[in-house]
Amino acid sequence: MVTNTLMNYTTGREDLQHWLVSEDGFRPEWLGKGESVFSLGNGYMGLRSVTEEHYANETRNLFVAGTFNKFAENEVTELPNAADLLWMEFKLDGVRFDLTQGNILSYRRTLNLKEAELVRKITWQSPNGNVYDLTFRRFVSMDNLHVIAQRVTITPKQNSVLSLTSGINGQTTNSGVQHFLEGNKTTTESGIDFVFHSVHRFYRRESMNPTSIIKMDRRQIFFDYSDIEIPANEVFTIEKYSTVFTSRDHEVTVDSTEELADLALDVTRKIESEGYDYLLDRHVQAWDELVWSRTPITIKSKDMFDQLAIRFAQYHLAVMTPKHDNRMNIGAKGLSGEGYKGHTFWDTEIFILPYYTYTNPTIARSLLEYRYLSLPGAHRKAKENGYEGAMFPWESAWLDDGEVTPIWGAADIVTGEATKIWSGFIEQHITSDVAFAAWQYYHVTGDQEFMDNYGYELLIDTAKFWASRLEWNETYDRYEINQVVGPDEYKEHVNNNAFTNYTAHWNIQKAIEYVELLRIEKPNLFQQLNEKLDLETAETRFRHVLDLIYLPQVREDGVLPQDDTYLQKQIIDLSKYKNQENVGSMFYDYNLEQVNEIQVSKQADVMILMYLLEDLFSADVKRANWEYYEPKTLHDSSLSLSTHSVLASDLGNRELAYSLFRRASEIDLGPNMKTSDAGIHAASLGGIWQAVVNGFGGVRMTSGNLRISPMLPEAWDELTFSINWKGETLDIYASHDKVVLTRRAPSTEPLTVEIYGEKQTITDTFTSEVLSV
Ligand code: IFM
Repeated sequence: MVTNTLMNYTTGREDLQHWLVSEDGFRPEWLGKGESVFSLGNGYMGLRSVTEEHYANETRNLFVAGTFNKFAENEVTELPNAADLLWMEFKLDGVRFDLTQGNILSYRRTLNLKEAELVRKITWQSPNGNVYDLTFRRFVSMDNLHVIAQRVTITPKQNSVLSLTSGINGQTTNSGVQHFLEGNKTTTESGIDFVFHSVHRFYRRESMNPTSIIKMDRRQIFFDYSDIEIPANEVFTIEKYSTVFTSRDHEVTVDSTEELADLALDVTRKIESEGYDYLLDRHVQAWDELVWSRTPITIKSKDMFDQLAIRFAQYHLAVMTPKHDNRMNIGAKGLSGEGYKGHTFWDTEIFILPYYTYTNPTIARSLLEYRYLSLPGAHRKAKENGYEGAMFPWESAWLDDGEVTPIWGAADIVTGEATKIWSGFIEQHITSDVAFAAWQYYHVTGDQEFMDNYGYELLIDTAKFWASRLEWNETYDRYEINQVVGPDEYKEHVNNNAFTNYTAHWNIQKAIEYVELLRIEKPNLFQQLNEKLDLETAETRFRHVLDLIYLPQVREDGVLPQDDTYLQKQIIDLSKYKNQENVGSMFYDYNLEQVNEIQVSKQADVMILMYLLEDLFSADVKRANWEYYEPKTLHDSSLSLSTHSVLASDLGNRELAYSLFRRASEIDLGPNMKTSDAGIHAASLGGIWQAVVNGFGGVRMTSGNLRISPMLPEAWDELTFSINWKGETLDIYASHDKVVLTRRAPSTEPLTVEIYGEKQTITDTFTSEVLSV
């Protein structure tokens, strides 16, 4: 691990204690970390936190959710890197402001999570000996999703002359791929118009009046301001207000790009007149309403990094989630980097969605509606593969795209050739993951309207896929699912991956229950869905296959085989890779084909099955599988540690759960300065919330019922959080000896909750002693 870190987690004081993440130094080779972990956004757009001035190793990214484009037929669709609006270059007394030159006398860059504002404060000594204080502030408004605001102040210690260049740079690319046509900023294939505006505002004494000239270059428009004379110790302030609109914006109804540009210009003028402080106030208020007052989590502990870590996770989840538009979903790197091209994976349903389901159902529903709306793509994928029903793509972008996983990946260390990515072809559990998430959402929220309009259909259509996907094995008289990749992507082309078979079986079982329920309780809806999905025929098939689906069985020693061959593969000493500093180190010694033949896992596979379908497995079985698989799991995927933390909590091993939670928290926030270069790890952040609430908080929905059995790690004194349960808010307080559950709005309808194994009926508040699980 890179131990010589720049990160500082203890700069917050008083009201801002445990709200600030700081970087205490500037190192050009570590730019990627700050760009990702300090990234700003509002779900509509995400802005990588590059500096105003350019550096050689930077990655300047602005992404607008859902604006996918495909550069050429043989390329995959990706979120295009929009224009650079942050760009500003300064010349101070004739010398370019550049932190790699001269001396940095003081430096701190801080992300204030509460206010979602990034502040960089520097005292810089130019190579000519002159000294300047500079402060750079910016935010991406949560109040008006189209707005980016910047404020820069410069205070020279001597009489100085400043010149600056600032404008809009459309030369940005995705690693060399230019997604926009020259002239109008329209994406080359998807035809989305982008409109960018920036306006500058100066605060200075009359005598500091700049001369300005507007300039245009290829894909650039900017102002050169010069001859700004600043007396010693006087403050010169420049503010830059930028707006981003696209023809995909839901709420904007215009007929032409020109009209969109006019509308955007009006908004830009308005925000410029309102000013930075006013806009910031509104933005802070929006953050408070949307996130901090709505979903507070308090951890009292000896090491307050943990409090910061959960807030950091909530911050980024809000930054990356396109809550404004159900035609969009969350990318595996959020909107913070080019990694995974903005595509949506099972990361949303299994790792992120529970956060929203339990705390902000409206957002959870919008994300599930995205899957419903993308049924045409899922049908297309099924058809192309010779199946029926909805076969969701492993990676997803536009609603009707179907599969968008790239086909070729990293170089094979043995052959030197590109490795084929099989996930898009055969990692199929995504389909039952979507079904599971819809079912979980329904039972936690009680949102019957969702079920009627989307949920039943999703669950039945996905089951139709599985029923058609099964393969009959003559020898064993059973249905199998062969040639797949399970969650453990280090095992390709396996037969009967336990996770895939069990969740497919579960999916079909739920579909049978729902068809039956619809027939009896909702005949009109049954009729409607029957016309769409041919329920009668589907049900016959479901009932026929259900008990014939092969479910790998737990062995005598308690171990559930991950697939047909895993347990027969070679066992090698993995300690070198278990103790690795950076993930994926095994690929310096073996290629994927060789890894396939070794008992080694990338991430939770059997273990995540035992988390999702927990009722099917006893505590002893879970323990036996933990003991078998965890030592063989490298946690090379960021999705792995948090799942293991929740399971360690379930198994009553609080200290192990805590150390895994810490490791998960440190994937982005920790001292390793290279882990986040391609963007922050979206699923891991959702997983951190689950480790806290589902793990230490012991919250679980099983068979439609609520269970809460908190079990805090030694390092924590108290944990408080709130969840939504069937439309009401429950506040939960837990310490080492007491749990208090309060219904925020007491109701005459008693609420039943299982607390430490006992069913309790609660009217307003319930207090329990902590029991060991
Ligand atoms: O979805 C994950 C997968 O499980 C492991 N590789 C990275 C993907 C995106 O996060």
